[in-house]
Amino acid sequence: MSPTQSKFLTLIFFTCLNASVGTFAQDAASISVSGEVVSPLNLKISDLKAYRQVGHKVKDRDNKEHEFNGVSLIEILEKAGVTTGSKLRGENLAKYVLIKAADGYEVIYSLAEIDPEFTDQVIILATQKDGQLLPAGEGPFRIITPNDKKQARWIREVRSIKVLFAKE
Ligand SMILES: Nc1nc2c(c(=O)[nH]1)N[C@H]1C(S)=C(S)[C@@H](COP(=O)(O)O)O[C@H]1N2
Ligand SMILES: [Mo]
Repeated sequence: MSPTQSKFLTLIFFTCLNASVGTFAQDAASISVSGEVVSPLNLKISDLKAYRQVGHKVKDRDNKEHEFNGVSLIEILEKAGVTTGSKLRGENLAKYVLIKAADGYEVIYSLAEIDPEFTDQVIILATQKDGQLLPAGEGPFRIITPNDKKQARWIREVRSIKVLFAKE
């Protein structure tokens, strides 16, 4: 084997290694769903395959259209047993969802902002952008809220989703 060939093979080897370690890291990451839920969840990307897949084409802060794919936040809350749909009335309207990221960033949504009986907007827990897994620093999970004119609640690197009660 010539030195050029062996350099080439080494390059291929490390490229493949890097890709598989990257995929492994993506699948090791998980998000927790806890708080005012019947069944707390701990979800990895592979677990989301059992959920209905949703997508949105939206402009990101780079002012370009991107297609985000993932699952709807409401479906995750429903699987965890949150008071959505017909149960979202009375004091349950004082519940909200606190979403935390790896960098400590936190945002909230009230349950009524997420529930399809209150809004047509589908908030996505995205795992893909333009057909690729979300890159480090953005994923593996990111919230996309199409109707928010500012992207400030489009929280990147989501680690946990907690349902809380604001009632006094
Ligand atoms: N985890 C995390 N997500 C975040 C932020 C942050 O600091 N940390 N900033 C928010 C704000 S203020 C904006 S405007 C958008 C910007 O996202 P972008 O710069 O990646 O397009 O991300 C939002 N999501
Ligand atoms: Mo921002």
